[in-house]
Amino acid sequence: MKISRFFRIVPLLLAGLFILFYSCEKEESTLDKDLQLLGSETKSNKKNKKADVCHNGRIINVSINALGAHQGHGDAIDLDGDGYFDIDNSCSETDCDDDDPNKNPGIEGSCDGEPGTAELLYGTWETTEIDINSYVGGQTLTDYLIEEVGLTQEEAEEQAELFEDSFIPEISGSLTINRDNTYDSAFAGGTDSGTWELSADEMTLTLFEGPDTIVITINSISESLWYATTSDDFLLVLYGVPVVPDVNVTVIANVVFAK
Ligand SMILES: [Ca+2]
Ligand SMILES: [Ca+2]
Repeated sequence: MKISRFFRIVPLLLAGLFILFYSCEKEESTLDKDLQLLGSETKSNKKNKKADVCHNGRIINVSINALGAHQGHGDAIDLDGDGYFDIDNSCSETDCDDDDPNKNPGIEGSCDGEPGTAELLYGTWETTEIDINSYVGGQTLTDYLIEEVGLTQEEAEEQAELFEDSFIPEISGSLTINRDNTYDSAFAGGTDSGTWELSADEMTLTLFEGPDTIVITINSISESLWYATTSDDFLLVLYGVPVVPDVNVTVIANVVFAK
């Protein structure tokens, strides 16, 4: 992945050494594209004052004025237009809430009183805490700068902190997840928009902006707080020359969003 506007390449003056970190390619994620599109049918149904009825195993669209008669002889109806009928029937599973198209057996978690991850993601999130850590292999960047570059503990800590802190403004701001599978972000590093996908296990959100992708792990999410992690690798360059063999610096950002 390219980190795009989440992480911008940052030059770092390091104790007389000029170190540049370049984004390097990683394999693209292959994520489930199954996502829910909600609500549009409902609106048109209400406007036209018609609703679907499951009549002898067949779906018919009738005026809402005729619903009472159909219900009278045991037909199931779909008043919220989500494709799920209100009582036990042969056309669909039973709708748990026929007044709300966002609640039915097809939307995971929507019928047990707990909103699903996608439902929780919708809306505008503001970053409230950002913690950046960087690693070279199994070492922290600080340890690497001490052991491999020869800086003192104090110098290494200072430079690693400068490097890590440089990412914070880039990912401070807001991220809006829209129901039509688009997103808008407004970070200090720039505004952005594109599309999003949620993995089948609902633990990974991927943002697509043209050819760029940003993969965000959803550690936990509630109505008001979202704990997210994103990371990217950069190639270490010393004196303007890539270190040979390649040295990858992995930057991991733990972000708390609030809504
Ligand atoms: Ca329904
Ligand atoms: Ca429903």
